[in-house]
Amino acid sequence: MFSKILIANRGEIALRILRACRELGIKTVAVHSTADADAMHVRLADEAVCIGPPSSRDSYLNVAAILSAATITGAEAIHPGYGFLSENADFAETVEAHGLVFIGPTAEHIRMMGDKITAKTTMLALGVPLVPGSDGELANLEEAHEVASRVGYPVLIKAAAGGGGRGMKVAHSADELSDAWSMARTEARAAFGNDAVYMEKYMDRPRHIELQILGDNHGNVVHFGERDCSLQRRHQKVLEEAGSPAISAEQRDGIGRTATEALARMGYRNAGTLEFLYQDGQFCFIEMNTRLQVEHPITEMVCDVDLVREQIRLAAGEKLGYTQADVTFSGHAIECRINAEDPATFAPCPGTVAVYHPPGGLGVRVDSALYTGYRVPPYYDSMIAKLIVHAPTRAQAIARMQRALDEFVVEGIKTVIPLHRAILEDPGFQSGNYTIHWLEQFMARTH
Ligand code: MV4
Repeated sequence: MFSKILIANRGEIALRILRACRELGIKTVAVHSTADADAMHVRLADEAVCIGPPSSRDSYLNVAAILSAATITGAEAIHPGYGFLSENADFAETVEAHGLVFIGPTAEHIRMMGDKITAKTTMLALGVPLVPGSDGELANLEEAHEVASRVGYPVLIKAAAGGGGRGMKVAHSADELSDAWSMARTEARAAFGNDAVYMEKYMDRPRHIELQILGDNHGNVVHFGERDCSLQRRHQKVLEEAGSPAISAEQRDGIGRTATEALARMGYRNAGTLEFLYQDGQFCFIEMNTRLQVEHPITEMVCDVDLVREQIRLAAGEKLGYTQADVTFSGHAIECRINAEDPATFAPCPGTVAVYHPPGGLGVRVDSALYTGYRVPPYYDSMIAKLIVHAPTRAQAIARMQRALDEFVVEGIKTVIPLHRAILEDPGFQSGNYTIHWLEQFMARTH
């Protein structure tokens, strides 16, 4: 096991990783920008190193400064958290080249899944179901027309280097295809420096369901069930649930077996998440995330597992030590992402937290690096807390979340807490019968 880990992140996830390290008896090194000198992760770490000015590009994305910090402090491994360098294959490779351990998958697997075409071709070959579409990259507009007539309109053109909704264009009919084709390629080239695109049939009312998996360095892979992340606004997740209100235990077992067999054959290591669109009883793989995700706590609550502890153990070469049959699911968990934003316009609202009083009680968890008097800097993501509840049933989890939101006091800055209250009391949400379009329609209706 490692004796010292550098945490290459900030905010609540840096704290989350720090806590797992403490429980494992591992010393921690925080890195921070000049804007984060007063941050909670800096205060709680055993050591802290300033790695640059406020701009992420010069600090949390500054590979040379982070590696220097690891070297001078004698850290043996680096946990990247989510965002920043977490899915940067070159970073993972450089970390390992310096004789340190990257707490995550291999650089090869990160690179493979970063290219959405390679990710899909790989999963198809391993028996994972996909959305109908092109067989890899589209060579030209003629091929785009052929594939679209085969799968049927509407279709989506997606960038190979995209993901998370960036660089997608829809064509509802053949006469829209030429524009969608050139716009998708132009945007992909400008945004990613790679104009490779592929095509999928457009699914009109799917749910976004993702499967959490862990693999060790010895060929063992298990899954921890699904999260329903359908409630999104402009490709930003707002509220997540585990399990999905749409998925039965049999469906979970089925897609879980397919996915774990595929990833075991790939030799996948550490944490990963497979993203599916789910519609009419079918799972269709779209992307894989090769990192710990923001919403991992809801899986931790229903499976009673510490995913960050597992990531560290596995990166140190330990075996999983349990099989799929040992993974059990209990109750229901919900996470609300609390952002420092105007709840009506979603404009970021950085500023000083005048009063901070997080909720508590049975089944309530708050992952946050906030404190009274903290100044939320304007340079980074606006998420300031994750409110997570766990209860025996979905109805009880909803009631618990409503109670916890009522207790939550954040004064001095605007937050999206009022939006979460409105979602939770809506009969459409309570029914559990929603798709990826539900939230935007709800906001058009109520705001
Ligand atoms: C799709 C789709 C419909 N059909 N693919 C957006 C983010 C990226 N991860 C994939 N996305 C979508 N891909 C096909 N073939 C609709 C979306 C989509 C979406 C997906 C998940 C959650 C919210 C979404 C909002 C709009 C579009």
